[in-house]
Amino acid sequence: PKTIYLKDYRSPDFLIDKTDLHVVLTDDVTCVTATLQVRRNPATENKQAPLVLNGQDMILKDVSIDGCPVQNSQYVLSPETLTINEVPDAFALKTVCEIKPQENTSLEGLYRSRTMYCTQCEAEGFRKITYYLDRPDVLSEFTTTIVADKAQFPVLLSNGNLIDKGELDNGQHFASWHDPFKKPAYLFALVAGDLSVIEDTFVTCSNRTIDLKIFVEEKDLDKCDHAMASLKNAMRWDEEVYGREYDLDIFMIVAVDDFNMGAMENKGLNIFNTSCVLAKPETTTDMGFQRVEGVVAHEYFHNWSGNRVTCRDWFQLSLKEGFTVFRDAEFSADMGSRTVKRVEDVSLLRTLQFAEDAGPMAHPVRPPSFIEISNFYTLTVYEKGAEVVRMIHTLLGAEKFRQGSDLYFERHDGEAATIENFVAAMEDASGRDLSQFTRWYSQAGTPRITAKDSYDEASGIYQLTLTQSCPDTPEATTEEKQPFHIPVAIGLLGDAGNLAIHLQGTEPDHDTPDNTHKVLELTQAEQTFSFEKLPERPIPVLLRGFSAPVKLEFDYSREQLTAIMSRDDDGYSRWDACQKLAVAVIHDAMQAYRSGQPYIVDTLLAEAYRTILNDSSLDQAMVALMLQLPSEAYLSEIADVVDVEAIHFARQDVRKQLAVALEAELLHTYNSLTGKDKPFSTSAEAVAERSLKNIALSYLVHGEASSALALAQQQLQSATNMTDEISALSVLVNSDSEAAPAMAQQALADFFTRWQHEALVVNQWLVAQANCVLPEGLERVKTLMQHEAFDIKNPNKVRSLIGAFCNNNAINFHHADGAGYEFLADQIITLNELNPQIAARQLTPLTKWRKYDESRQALMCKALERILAEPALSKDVYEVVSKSLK
Ligand code: BAL
Ligand code: ZN
Repeated sequence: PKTIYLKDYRSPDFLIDKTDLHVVLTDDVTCVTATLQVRRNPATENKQAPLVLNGQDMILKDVSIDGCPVQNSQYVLSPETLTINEVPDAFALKTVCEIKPQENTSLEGLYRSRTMYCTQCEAEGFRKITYYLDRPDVLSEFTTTIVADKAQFPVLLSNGNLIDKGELDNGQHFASWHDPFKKPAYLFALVAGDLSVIEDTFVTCSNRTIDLKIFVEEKDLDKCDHAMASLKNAMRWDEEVYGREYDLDIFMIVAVDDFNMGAMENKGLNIFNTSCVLAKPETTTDMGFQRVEGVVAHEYFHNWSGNRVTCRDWFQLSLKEGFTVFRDAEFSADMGSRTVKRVEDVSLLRTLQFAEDAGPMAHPVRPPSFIEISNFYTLTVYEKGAEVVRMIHTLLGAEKFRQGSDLYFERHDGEAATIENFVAAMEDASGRDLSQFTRWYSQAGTPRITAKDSYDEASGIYQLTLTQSCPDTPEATTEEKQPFHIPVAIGLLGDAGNLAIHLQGTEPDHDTPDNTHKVLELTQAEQTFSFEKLPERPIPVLLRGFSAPVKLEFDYSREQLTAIMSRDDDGYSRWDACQKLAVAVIHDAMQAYRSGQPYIVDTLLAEAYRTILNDSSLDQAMVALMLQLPSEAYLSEIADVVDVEAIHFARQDVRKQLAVALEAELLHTYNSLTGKDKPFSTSAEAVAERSLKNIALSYLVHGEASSALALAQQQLQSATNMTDEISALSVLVNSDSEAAPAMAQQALADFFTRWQHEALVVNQWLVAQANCVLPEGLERVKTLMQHEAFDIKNPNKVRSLIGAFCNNNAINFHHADGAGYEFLADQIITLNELNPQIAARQLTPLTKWRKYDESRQALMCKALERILAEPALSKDVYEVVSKSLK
């Protein structure tokens, strides 16, 4: 397969001003007639260039130019292109193609999901619908007519406004849609199905009334309210925070069961994975509700950051994704708890994105090359990309950042832009030079910062020296990398609280009225910052709010960490200090485990937890966050060599000891939050209460408190929402108490009987079992793959069973016999044929083989090599496997 390079980008030789599609859906073949108004791009250098259209998996039935048939001899068909050598400078090209959406299991292009037809065109799916210039810098005005059987497919949708509809012979009907906004083909969408709808309206800031419609299967009509409320909140927020008003008169969302991504921002017709749009308390966890709110907002925000201003080429993917993730994160922070949202995002980044940065698929936020672009819808492009935008926000301040975004939208509305365009708008609006900053877009890897400090009591001067470096990544060595421009937000903590910061050579920072917060700008390999007027030696609180996606090392004592935990003003930093303390304790336990010694948990951690549990003035969300020990995945990420058993058993041991030591407090907390007869709410407070209650329950069950299993069973039976229900089920399933297995088996059977007709709940049931850390995990997963609830063609099921097991259940997946690796290789080989995107995605755990001991390394590589030897590997899987083995 061919590698495509950013440096080879050339503007298109042709443009398509108008695209007229006529799509006739039948049970057998679907016929797509495309009429394209094509002209040579005045900007192209090659005035004689042939017309080369992308297309695959289609049968071309007819081609004509300006009404005259093009003979076979005048064009060349390859498996991926249609080339017409001699064409006029401007012409109408008509093609007729046949496709079979019902056989399309890749879920790219036009395909069937259960009873409906739908599309997914980003990044390069449109070329499976018709021959086209399938690249984001070709923007066209689309008109789409859909013809289908009226009884089977009463609802026919596409982008833009409905301009015509009517009845045809033989029970057929049609609908025509026109989208007045020019767009690239990846934003095209088409839906045909027997769908029900909930409707609402939104009045924009300029008093226009927008029709809002969410289309779902009839059985799901009771699960749309949260998405609709989230959409309206997002529309208002984008007006207020970014000055962005919606443009069409109608905004539609359609929910589909079989979907590779979470959702897709097609112009005016977003298509959603059911898991990211449907929600009601009985079936959906709090995390699920938050995901719906976040994804609905994310797709809506793309209407400006992605659609009105799109990407010039796929290397610029983070231009729309990083920016839009930053926008949706800020929206969610405003809708719920800002600290909780930040901690969740940072946890994800530090655990999974940092692991990506340290692995064979590491790439800069703007990758310089790819084989298959689908492989680059990554945590680096999305989440690290969002952190890069957040850093610009930090460096410029909210006001200048807003001026920068206004300028960006104004300059590039209707265009396909680049990351340089975005940065230039930010620079021009703020007067700041971001040239060094742009290294964040071109250098891969997670920068390391080492901090050292000193204090001179006589002068009251405190000095902080920061040193930065960035490890080797596939495209560059550490020596080749240039220093990053890093905003390092700090506080200085004294005995009685945060101290005023006087950085020598600068004006006081007016962001905080008491001057206790400062953003240092680290631009050199090493830099010393001097602070004056300090009455005592401060504890540095570094990287407040996680102001940059880096690993920062400072040699804190455990007492200093507990001081930050209890006294710093920044919620994120309090949580982070708590995590550091817990990591230190688990590391002690791991050492003891390896040497076969018993370990007694450091009382500092137990007492810190006791204080937190006893302090009724604390924000419950904060308490819940702090009580969560670092995950096994995070402990693995920060390890040089992952010791699977030591991480798992030491962490379990620490949890158990904490549970025993704090039984009284945990029980009190649990009881105080249980049985309250309050109506269900998704407010930040209600979510925090449920979260704290369920953490308390999981500790109690893990610590084998005498009443704990009964409490879990009682909660399972009386739960009125899925957060409580699935939490109780999960703790039962994972309990190694003697009485637990029988209870868990019964509970799982009852749960399935109750929820078997709710696919999204059944998926949670699969996850609960896939994540079970008790022995024989692989056998349980293999058995579940034969269950009627599993279907390998459905990506949500694959993620819930195979994905959850291989990514979250290390003690079973990484069993020393290597059976987990062989199992995953088998699944990848099956998925490679059905759905290459999903296959490549599921490979991630195997790509990390270098982090494991020699024996596991050999077994993981053997599994990768077996995949590589498969004769018909997709580009997707080939790219990930071959780069992993390099
Ligand atoms: N553009 C693909 C789905 C998303 O990031 O919104
Ligand atoms: Zn997106």
